[in-house]
Amino acid sequence: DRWEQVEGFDFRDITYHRGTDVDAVRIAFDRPEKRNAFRPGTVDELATALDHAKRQTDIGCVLLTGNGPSPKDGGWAFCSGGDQSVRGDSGYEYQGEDENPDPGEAGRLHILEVQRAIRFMPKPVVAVVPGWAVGGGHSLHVVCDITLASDDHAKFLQTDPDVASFDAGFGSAYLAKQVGQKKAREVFFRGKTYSAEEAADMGMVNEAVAHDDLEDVALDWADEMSRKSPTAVRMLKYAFNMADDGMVGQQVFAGEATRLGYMTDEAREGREAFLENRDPDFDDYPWYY
Ligand code: 1HA
Repeated sequence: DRWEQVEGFDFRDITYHRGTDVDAVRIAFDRPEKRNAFRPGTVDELATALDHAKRQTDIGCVLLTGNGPSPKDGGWAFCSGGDQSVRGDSGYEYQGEDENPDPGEAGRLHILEVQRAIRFMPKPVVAVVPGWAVGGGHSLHVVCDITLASDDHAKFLQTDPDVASFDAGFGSAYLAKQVGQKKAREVFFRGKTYSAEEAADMGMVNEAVAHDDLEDVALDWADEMSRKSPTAVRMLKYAFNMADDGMVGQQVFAGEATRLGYMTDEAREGREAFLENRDPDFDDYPWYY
């Protein structure tokens, strides 16, 4: 009752809701019988929902989670990464209806584009982890701004090197920024399973929450965040990102700085002078110090 479905989408592998009393959206993997593994279509749906969420100017927070429990065995999952049953020899098999699929599209899992959509999302993205976060699903929680996890069912596990996959970007190198080099290397090289509490002690989970309270706590946090100044939160998120994101991080931050500049009278004078075919007069605008 605190969520209503977002109209206009016909998703197969995810669900997409917006809050009725909180300015947040909830995007959830919806393959609980597969521990919410993603196939190419899942990832494309996720990208569509994230892009829509980005454009909602009244939405201040995105919750990313996994529906459950599994009807098969009652197990909970956030996401277990790439669906190994549709993995081909050079990537992931085409899952669409087209008999002659675009060869440029076939076999690709655009999960790294989804990671970038989360990273560049101009509002906080919260991973709400009710169960397993594994492989590429673990990397997704790592790239989110905040992680809340079920104290009862959440489990964190990196299987990438077991299935000969490797997230050599945010999933590993950025994890090391969160938990330190030794711990991050342990996560990947040992493939040990960590509880929500262990993950919180390590610094990759913000809080371990009783399972039954997880969604309510996530909504409370989303409510707090979405009541803040949108500009301040956006500038802060991109400031946090910038040091690790190189020139792209600077570019994203700079885009927001330019937007702020454009909103000033000083910028208006520059535009008006050009349009009126005269020299700009910036005398009213001091060299602030
Ligand atoms: O890292 C990347 C990438 C990096 C860079 C660029 C692209 C990337 C793309 C993908 C990935 C990856 O995600 S690689 C890592 C892929 N994931 C895994 O290796 C995890 C495989 N799953 C498990 O280790 C376990 O299933 C589990 C720890 C998540 C849960 O164990 P549990 O609770 O004992 O349940 P289990 O019985 O194993 O699973 C329940 C059902 O879900 C099983 O199906 P069933 O026998 O009932 O028919 C199981 O096969 C299915 N399932 C679980 N995970 C996956 C899966 N089916 C397909 N793919 C899965 N990932």
